[in-house]
Amino acid sequence: MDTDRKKDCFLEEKGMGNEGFIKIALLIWLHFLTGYESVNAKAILGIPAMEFTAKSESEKLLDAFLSGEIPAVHDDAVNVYEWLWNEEVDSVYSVGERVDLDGDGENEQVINGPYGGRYLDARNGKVYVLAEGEGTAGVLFYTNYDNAVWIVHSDTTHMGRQMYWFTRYDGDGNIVDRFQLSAEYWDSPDSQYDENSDFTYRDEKISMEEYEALRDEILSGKNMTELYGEVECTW
Ligand SMILES: [Ca+2]
Ligand SMILES: [Ca+2]
Repeated sequence: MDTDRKKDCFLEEKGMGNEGFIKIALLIWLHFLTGYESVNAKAILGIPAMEFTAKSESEKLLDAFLSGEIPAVHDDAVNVYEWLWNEEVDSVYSVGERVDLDGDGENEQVINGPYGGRYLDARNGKVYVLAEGEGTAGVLFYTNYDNAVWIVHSDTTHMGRQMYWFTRYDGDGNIVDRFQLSAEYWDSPDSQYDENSDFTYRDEKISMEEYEALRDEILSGKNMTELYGEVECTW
């Protein structure tokens, strides 16, 4: 091995070749440019994780929930209760990804579990359950559509219907927009899905062609088998 190659290898091992310095300079520049409280170097440039600044308040609250220090609050008016994370008791749940589900620039916490699990939002010093899977008639997932993240509840494994309810939240837990997209064919012989089914989008009747185009566009990239497990979907 000649001297230059040895030098290159040494720099590679240390991760500090010219490329490394350029990446770090770029990260510092990105940090000032974006004003992000935390820049995850690994996510951006594929170099070892480097936390440049402290975690945001909401990240700390989510961490506190996951370590069992604080509860998550269900704050829907009908069903107010608190849920303390406990891996033994809540063995059906597991920690999922952190992703911005309400468009406020901060990540929410996905908890994987039955019927799509639960989504947690940290705000105003507390952790709230933003959404949860409600059963086979309300399976939870989210999708990116029209430059926003939509939280979806779906009912597609029963006879006679394919139902989707889409909800978009703001950073305060308020609903910004909500709509239904569905096909219903309860009354047809053998619950047959066809062009005579009732297709609805935002309370308007639409055609089967329009329904399928919207469904495919809004749910583009979603793996329905992954969402519903082994249950056969009706489409
Ligand atoms: Ca967010
Ligand atoms: Ca939030």
